[in-house]
Amino acid sequence: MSVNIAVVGATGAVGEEFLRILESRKFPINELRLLASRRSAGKKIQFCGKEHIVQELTKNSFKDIKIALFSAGASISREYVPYAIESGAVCVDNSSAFRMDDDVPLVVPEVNTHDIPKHHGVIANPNCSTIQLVVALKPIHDAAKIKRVVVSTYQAVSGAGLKAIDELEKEAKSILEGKEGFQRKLFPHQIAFNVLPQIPQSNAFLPNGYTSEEMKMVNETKKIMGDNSIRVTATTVRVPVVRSHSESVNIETEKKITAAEVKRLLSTAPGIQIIDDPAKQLYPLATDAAGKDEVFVGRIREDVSLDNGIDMWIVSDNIRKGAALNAIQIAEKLL
Ligand code: 25A
Ligand code: L14
Repeated sequence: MSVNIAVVGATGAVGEEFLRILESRKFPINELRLLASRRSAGKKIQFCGKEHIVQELTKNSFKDIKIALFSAGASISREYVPYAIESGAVCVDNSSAFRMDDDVPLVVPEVNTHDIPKHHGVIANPNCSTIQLVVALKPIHDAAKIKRVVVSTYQAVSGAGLKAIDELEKEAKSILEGKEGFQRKLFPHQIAFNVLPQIPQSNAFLPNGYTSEEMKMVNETKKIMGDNSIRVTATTVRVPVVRSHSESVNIETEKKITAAEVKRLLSTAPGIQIIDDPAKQLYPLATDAAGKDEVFVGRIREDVSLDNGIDMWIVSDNIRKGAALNAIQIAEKLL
């Protein structure tokens, strides 16, 4: 059965990826409606060999739409998701607007597909750094019960959208050409050849000293895993990488688990590929993960400072599994 699909934020970094993935996975689409701000209305986009014209998002945009994929930021979702639901659509929302609402499932298909049927018109797609983390944590939690997770991220600029990729490229070019006076519009400091311990780029810091991105990882991990007893702390960092987030992860478990057992568990877990061959200097890299679907895990070892501790390195494409692919996997389960 083919369905009518709307993509809200179709011209953004995530929106463009939605279209690539819908096409390559042959999602059964009857009508595809591309929605964005007035700035992009009229823009022509090719999909499955046919020209589609981007329309301005309005409250009347959702007539006859079955599934609406949202990725235009939290304020747009808060305003327009209710209209989509009213028109009878089910929304898969990439923004942070509804993720922690009690009656909204927050879903990573490898972990909690069982939460999907509980929806009331909207299913939230988690934060990108959280998605790749929980895909790797779940098999370990099932086997050895995770007590605590310490994670530091190395996040690509594409998480902040197309404008952020543009700023990194232009800033790097201007530095290499020895030009002065580059005007930043997005990042609070130089991002080219630098590392910024702040995500997002504005209004990041909360009264407890964490950033909102860090607290998303703390809270969303517990909700997706369905276990509030897991203690999580995070430091989220922007690095001058275009695509794919990397994470250094330390896990403390209740039961002892060896590095060999973790490798065996993760090697058969859904959505994961292990790249872990120190002798050949092989481990997951952002540049290799870009454009791929899997969560890549490597550098798996036992923590020398803990009785029951595991260290590992997790990399995945933030725009694919971290956003568009995960949302489309949810939509596939809805069908
Ligand atoms: O609030 P959140 O949840 O934290 O999310 C904040 C942002 O994070 C991205 C996404 O940016 C979002 O805006 N994001 C969300 N979830 C993500 C995830 N899981 C995620 N990133 C990674 N992983 P984005 O760049 O991917 O997408 C932005 C899209 O939203 C559309 N949009 C914006 N305002 C809208 C709207 N659509 C409808 N109505 C509105 N009022 C936006 O479309 C884009 O598709 P657009 O038309 O505004 O932009 C089209 C082109 O115009 C450029 N542009 C953007 N802003 C301006 C601009 N040009 C001039 N002036 C501007 N002020 C864009 O570069 C784009 O090429
Ligand atoms: O909550 O800027 O989904 O790298 C995704 C992109 C948060 C910010 C989310 C980034 C956003 C993140």
